Amino acid sequence: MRDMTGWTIEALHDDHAQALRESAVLYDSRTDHQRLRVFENGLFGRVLTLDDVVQVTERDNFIYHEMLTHVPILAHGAARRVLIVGGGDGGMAREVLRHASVEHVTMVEIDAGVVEFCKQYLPAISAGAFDDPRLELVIDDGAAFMRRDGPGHDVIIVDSTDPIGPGEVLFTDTFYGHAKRRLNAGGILVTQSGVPFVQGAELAGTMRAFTALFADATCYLATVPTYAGGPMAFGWGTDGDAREASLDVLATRLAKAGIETGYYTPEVHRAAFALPGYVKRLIA
Ligand code: AG3
Repeated sequence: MRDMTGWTIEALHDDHAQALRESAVLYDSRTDHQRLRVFENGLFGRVLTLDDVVQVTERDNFIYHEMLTHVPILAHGAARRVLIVGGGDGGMAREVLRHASVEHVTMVEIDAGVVEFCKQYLPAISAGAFDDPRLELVIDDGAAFMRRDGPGHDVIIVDSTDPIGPGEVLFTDTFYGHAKRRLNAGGILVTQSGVPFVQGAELAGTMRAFTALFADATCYLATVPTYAGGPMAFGWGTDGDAREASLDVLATRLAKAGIETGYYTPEVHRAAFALPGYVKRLIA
């Protein structure tokens, strides 16, 4: 058997794990909320783990961040106010702020430590987003923030960890209900809903809540190499008809936004909502 010293083993699931070689450990500490590590890997570049679960890597984060931002923003077509719950590494803010039409982004992150360490050790992830005057960073519990009244949002993006530890409250019916209340008319809620092949219950739970709350409740998929076990699911909930945005409309909006993407294309956008049988059954 291969010697696995110098590898990090992510054990998020009972019967399946992924291993990444650590060519250098840059940071290993505890914030007020969780264990935070940053290490270097030959294939993925710098890797951030929280409580030993991979959150973001330099090389593949574009897939996740583009799909949770450009899909709802371009489907909406006139999003001016966007709320990000979580997202402490700044990657989600980076992609949202590439839309010049977005006027204001509120980012509510529970862990100030994550923001500080990512600015220092993973600057390529936020790529200047924290300095954009349109970004308002709020250090607070996302669930508590959502319970309060406040201005509405056109798109709400839940960029959470998995439902263990501090992220757990972001997977409850109560939280989704409050999120819906904070959406403007035609607004869209999207969520990180885990890898359904290995975390089916997570998606099923979110979809049960979304179906009760929204006229259009479904999920869409993208494969992110370091979120192991198959494609990841993103929850989608809206009372509007943004899912019907055609290929032509999406292409026009993307061209108008003038954004260069590494994963997102209008074709991928539309196709991402095509669900295989095992996922359909989980969300039915
Ligand atoms: N947050 C989502 C991490 C989920 C990893 N879990 C998993 N493999 N099921 C990423 C934060 C990036 N901004």
